[in-house]
Amino acid sequence: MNIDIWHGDITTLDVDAIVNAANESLLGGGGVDGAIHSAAGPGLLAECARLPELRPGVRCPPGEVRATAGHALPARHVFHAVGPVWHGGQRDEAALLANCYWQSLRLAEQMRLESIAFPAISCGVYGYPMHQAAAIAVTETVTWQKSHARPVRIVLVAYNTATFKAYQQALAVAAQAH
Ligand code: AR6
Repeated sequence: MNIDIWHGDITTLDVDAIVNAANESLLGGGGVDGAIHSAAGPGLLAECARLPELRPGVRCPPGEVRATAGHALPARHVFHAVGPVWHGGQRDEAALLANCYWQSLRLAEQMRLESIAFPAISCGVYGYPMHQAAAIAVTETVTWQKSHARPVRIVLVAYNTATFKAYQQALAVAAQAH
């Protein structure tokens, strides 16, 4: 299915695009967002700040994605996706998280990219339960690969062992279902 699980730091990957788990301001933060901004250098923050605000402090609402260059990163582009904050599952969190993956893949297709790497969006500070998020990441990426003729290499990046195992399990479930 051309979906890989990789254990490590997403900022080191030489791919066409890495996805950032950003917040609505797109002005940086902790976690993978902080790691991406420090590895990319100040040009990334400057480019993010130039993106239009939809309303004060909001450059990208949850479920949507904005693209910038990769600056000092090995990756050519950064796709800033804003995942949902987990509130227990009754506030459309699953659909918003699925949109982060789907919109990123659409953007990759529009930009004719060949490889894209995702962190576990929303699974850190935003508190999304890892196994549920892994099922969504795998469902969206597998569905994308099956419904699009043009191949894209998708890497699901696990920063820790628990995330790696959750992706392995979700991919095994998806393989059984097909
Ligand atoms: N490479 C890959 N994955 C990483 C890395 C890395 N270098 N560093 C952390 N992770 P989080 P969120 C994993 O909290 O939950 C920021 O402040 C981490 O283990 O980065 O979407 C933003 O500005 C976890 O599995 O993102 C927002 O305010 C996953 O990345 C907020 O956090 C996501 O954890 C977004 O929260």
